[in-house]
Amino acid sequence: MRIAVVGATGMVGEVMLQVLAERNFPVTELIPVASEKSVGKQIEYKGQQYTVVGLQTAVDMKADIAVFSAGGDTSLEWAPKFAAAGTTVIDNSSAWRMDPTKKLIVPEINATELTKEDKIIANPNCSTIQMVLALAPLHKKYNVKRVIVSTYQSITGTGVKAVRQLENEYAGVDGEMAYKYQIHRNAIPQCDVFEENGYTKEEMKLVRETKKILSDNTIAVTATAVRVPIVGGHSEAINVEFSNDFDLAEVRNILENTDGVVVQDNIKEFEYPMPLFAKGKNEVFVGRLRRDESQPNTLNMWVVADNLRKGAATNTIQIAEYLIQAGLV
Ligand code: 11C
Repeated sequence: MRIAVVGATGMVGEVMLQVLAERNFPVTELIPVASEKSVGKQIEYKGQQYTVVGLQTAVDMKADIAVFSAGGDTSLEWAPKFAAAGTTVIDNSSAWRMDPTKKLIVPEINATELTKEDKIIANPNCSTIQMVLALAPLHKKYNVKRVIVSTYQSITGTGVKAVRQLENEYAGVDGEMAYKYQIHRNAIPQCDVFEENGYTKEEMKLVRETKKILSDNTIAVTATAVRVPIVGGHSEAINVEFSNDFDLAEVRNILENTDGVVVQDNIKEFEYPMPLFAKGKNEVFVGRLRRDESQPNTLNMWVVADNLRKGAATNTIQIAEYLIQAGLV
């Protein structure tokens, strides 16, 4: 496969390159792509140096697949140009996710929806991916009615500027701010911008994308997304009400047998998911499974994943792997 990595010098782009190498993705030609200011830079892949090229050069190279993590505006402008040149684009930004003509894919859940005609494929938001991976098998069995989710999101979701802000605040030095407020020793109840309804865009991604991925507009979702001074992954407290009653041991069993999910739930040994352990891993970790005793048919769980991996790079590369395996590229 000739693969272009658009946004190769960014945080997610770097992890994409790592994931491609780790999974021995069948790369015959790697095309690292970035904005004009990074053109000519060298990046390393499997011990070899590659020169970063610009977007138009990459379009003209007609790669088989382009994985994008370069922001919504770049995707809106350039994904159609790559697609017109015959390249299948898998886009990690929010640009195409809710476009009814584009598919929003978590491979373990809905990759089989993909066809050869899908030339721009959307990768969901990080906080949505980890939540739906845990919800999907439970939805099949018990039918999800309503989800209340509170997130504790890693600063790496904001990007390198936020990581620098936290490092500067640790060190007690002034520097550029990614957030309006100090993040060190703080929790900021705002991820992304506010929408008209008073929710943040991140909160509404959890609402809208969940319905689309699970192909069920009846699922009610309400979210509060909070930025915390953490690297390594996003954590989510998820309260889920089902139409049907469940058996807790069966819930555990279903999750233990779900591809991409690891159950870490042994309170006697103080075992539960944490970003400290999820960092650098491709799985979604689920724990603190317990019945909500305040109302029937309702489960509480705690779900953690590395937002740069399963929340972004890994999911994107898994989509690419599916395209190859299904003969769609
Ligand atoms: C965050 N979820 O952690 C975001 C980062 O829509 O792809 C990714 C933003 C997006 O703030």
